[in-house]
Amino acid sequence: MKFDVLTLFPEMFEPIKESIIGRGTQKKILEINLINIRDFSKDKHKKVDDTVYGGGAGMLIRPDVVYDSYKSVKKDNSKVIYMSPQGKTLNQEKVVELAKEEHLIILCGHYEGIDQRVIDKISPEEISIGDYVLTGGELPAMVLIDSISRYVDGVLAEESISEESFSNGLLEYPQYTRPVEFEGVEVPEVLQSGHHENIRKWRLKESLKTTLNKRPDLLNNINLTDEERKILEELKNKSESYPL
Ligand code: 4FL
Repeated sequence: MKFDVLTLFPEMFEPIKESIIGRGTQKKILEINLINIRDFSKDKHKKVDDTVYGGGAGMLIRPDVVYDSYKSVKKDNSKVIYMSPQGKTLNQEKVVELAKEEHLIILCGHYEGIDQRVIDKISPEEISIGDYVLTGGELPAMVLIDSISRYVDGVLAEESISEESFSNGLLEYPQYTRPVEFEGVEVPEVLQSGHHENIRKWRLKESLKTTLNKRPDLLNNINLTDEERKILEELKNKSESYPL
């Protein structure tokens, strides 16, 4: 998977070169290419922004510099994304969908924004990472790259993906390591038993409990198995953990 990031602040992307993503780039499974939009300024002072027609505070990034930076990386198979508070909020389903792409171009806005004509011209998919305003699209772009990279074949061990939160639409069950007793609290007996089927059932029930308690909204958007639906009904009836 290749990412081309169009940004005025390529230095902000240093952190993403570390750790797991860094290993992916070393293994040549991932490539993160940073394009400085300023390099496409034709101005002798490398200016990329200007005042807003119609008046008002702040500056906008000019459409021509953004378009030229875009054209420098655009290919036939490119999927183009604009990190924007106006986009749909990123979720795991979108992450998995985007992980299937070969080439992502990610446009990061800054200052007050970008001239609308170039947004309309390249018609990117707009993606938000949540309902809050940031100083720019760089942190959202890093969130997107990190979340997608985990799903690219060879970046992570297969099991760490299939067992994590959201892989079945549910939150994760609690996990324990040594010591077997900590501050008077012992690791649940079933997990020490080595009985695989009982462990599987216990973990599923705990996942459902946690999801019901902390993020009941997640249960509305997933297809539960018969087993999951049965356990969930029991949990709701007993209301041993479900407030209300
Ligand atoms: C982008 C916020 C995506 C949340 C300012 C410029 C943003 C953002 N998700 N804020 N871009």
